[in-house]
Amino acid sequence: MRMSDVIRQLRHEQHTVRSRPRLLHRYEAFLPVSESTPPLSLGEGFTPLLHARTLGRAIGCPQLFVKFEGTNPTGSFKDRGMVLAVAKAMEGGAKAVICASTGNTAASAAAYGAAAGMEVIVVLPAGQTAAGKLLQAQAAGARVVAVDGNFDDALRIVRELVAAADPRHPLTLVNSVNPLRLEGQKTGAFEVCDDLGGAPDYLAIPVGNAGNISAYWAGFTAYRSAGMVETAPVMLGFQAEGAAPLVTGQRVEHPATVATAIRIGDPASASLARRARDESGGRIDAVSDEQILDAYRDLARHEGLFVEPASAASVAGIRQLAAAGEIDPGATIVCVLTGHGLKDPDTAKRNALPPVSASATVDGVYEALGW
Ligand code: AN7
Repeated sequence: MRMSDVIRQLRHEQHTVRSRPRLLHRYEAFLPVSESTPPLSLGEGFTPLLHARTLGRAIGCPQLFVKFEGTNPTGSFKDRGMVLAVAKAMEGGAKAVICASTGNTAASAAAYGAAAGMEVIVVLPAGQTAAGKLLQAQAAGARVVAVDGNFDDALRIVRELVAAADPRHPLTLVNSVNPLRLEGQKTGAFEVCDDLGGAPDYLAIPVGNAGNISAYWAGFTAYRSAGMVETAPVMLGFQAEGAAPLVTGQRVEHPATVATAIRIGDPASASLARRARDESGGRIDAVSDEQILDAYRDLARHEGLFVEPASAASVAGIRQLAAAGEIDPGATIVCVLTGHGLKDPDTAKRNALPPVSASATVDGVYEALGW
């Protein structure tokens, strides 16, 4: 095409599609939004679905795709549900939102709350939040309270705070126990279907509080009911071995894993997640920290995808099932990569080669590189 034709085409597209659509607008038929819902957006959603050819071949699943949610405005999938929860809170006249969080919900609530002009309170387990997430909440001006306990304690406390709030200072809870969060997160499933031209055979996803696996299942079944797709995937959830209440069937008192985002002992959406598993004929398994870190490194080094450790649980889980011969090698698999690697610089640093020093000369750099 000639340059002038290219420019003419771009101009035409400017007039027809203008900028990219807003997530809540694009999927409004499937969401509880109306004319009176404020058009809040930070550019969430429309994340890339990528064919992970190298990793897929290595695992023995050539049709392995990943949905990289780290490209959302605050770097995690939480923005899909947060934009809806905060827009509806605005619509209802709320002035303050509150959440408990292992970090990503806090970062998202802080950003959307700031954009909505609201007071934001986040309650975190002290010393357990990845550095980037904490900084995001602080940067957006949220009031951050670090409690001497785990995520489950933080969630119990915010639920009690909301229930007991003084009517002069009402608080809107924006954890995933707020059903609007899961409604918004359904859009991830819609995008997967839109991009693939149908539902995948398997959907693999990390599981913490179990909201996202429940939301994806709700999204797939809603799309199927509407005739947008004919099938729904088998749902495969993966918890971290030291924090796997849905695998053992028992709450975990002191959840421990390198994947701090899913360090949860008593998932709020456990029963919805079990339903997603059972209705889809799927399973929820555990993966070790070592398996998570292997997948974390491989995603970055072989696919160029820098994700946070919890996200790699989905790929670690598929690798485990494929090695056990539990997955049809011809199946189309989508792994949800829930958050960006920059969220957790400390884990990244521990798993990366340090820079080598050199004098500020060509020879010095040659020598440092061992050439
Ligand atoms: C990167 O931010 O619970 O099973 O408070 O940050 O829906 O809980 C984060 C969870 C997966 C698990 N991957 O999702 C929080 C929080 C990442 C996450 C999960 C989380 P759910």
